[in-house]
Amino acid sequence: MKNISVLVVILLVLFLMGGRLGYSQLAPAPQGAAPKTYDVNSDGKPDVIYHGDGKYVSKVEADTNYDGRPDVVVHIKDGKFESAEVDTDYDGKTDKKFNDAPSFNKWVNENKPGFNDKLNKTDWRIDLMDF
Ligand SMILES: [Ca+2]
Ligand SMILES: [Ca+2]
Repeated sequence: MKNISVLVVILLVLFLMGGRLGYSQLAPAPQGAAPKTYDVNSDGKPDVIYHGDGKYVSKVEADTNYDGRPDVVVHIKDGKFESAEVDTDYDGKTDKKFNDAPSFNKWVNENKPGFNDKLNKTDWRIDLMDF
């Protein structure tokens, strides 16, 4: 019984190490990997663009009033929310700036609920190659 538990632990450790090694050997997305786009309102035009920094998503632009111009820009560094700028009246100028994810997430949830799943993420370490 004891031998079996030891064996299980060894296998588990090997499994975890293998997973880590395998993951770290994954080549990062090439610099300038094509941005990923989403068409939130299904009109055939992209409304959310995820830009990569060669590894993870680094910037997200969203056109939340569907006029073809981005009005929300999220800056992400090393997979973490850094800041967000919002043009709330769609005149091309930033009217609101968020420096922490919770207040930005709250704003999106209250004002742009249709964009929740694209803009409100707690972990931005999204490899562009995983899309
Ligand atoms: Ca669209
Ligand atoms: Ca817009």
